Amino acid sequence: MKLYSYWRSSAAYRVRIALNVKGVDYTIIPKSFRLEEHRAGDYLHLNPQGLLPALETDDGAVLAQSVAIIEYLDEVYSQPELLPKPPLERAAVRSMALSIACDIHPLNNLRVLSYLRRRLSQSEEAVNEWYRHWIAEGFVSLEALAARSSTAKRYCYGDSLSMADICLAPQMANARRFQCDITGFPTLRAISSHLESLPAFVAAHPDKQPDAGAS
Ligand SMILES: N[C@@H](CCC(=O)N[C@@H](CS)C(=O)NCC(=O)O)C(=O)O
Repeated sequence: MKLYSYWRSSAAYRVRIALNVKGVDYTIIPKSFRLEEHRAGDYLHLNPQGLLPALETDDGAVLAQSVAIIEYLDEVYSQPELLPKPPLERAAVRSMALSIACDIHPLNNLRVLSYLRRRLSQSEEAVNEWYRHWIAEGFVSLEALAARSSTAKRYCYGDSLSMADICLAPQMANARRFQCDITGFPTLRAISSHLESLPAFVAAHPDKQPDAGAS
């Protein structure tokens, strides 16, 4: 498989974790944000949304949207399962994952930050304040959910890895990168530090990517 990725893309980071967890062989095709490669040429043809990541299967099918890609991988490679089978548990995991993927991440995406800076003439300080605000707001509710549903503070739901964890680790990395105050989220911090020790997460880390350091 081929993963169109950018080292700092947290949505690509999610998919890298899922591919590693499932033990799938894949090649990273880096796309540069600075060069706007995600919005141009061949890549735009593959993924008309012009966002990263996209996964190209060995049959040449192209999938976009990290959560859809992770669910696809979970259906094709059944172990370890990233969504529990019982419908209520499955919905609970999806709900935690989507609270990140739909309610935090899109507000802090590059194109949103660029719009604030360029179109709305906001200062770097205001943009950082925006970024931290939406992480804090999302993490307050996620902390409450995780405190209830994590049994050993190693994973978001119960005591096994799920799609919620795959979404949490990259979002926590972003929170640290933008110096958000995360002291009020002890459960999320404990879970993240456990996740960060797992080989699949270590290998997916932005600093370990072939394009690490590229702008
Ligand atoms: N909902 C999409 C979001 C994809 C997305 O926004 N990717 C970001 C990187 S994390 C991106 O390509 N941003 C480019 C831009 O904002 O111009 C997913 O989960 O895959």
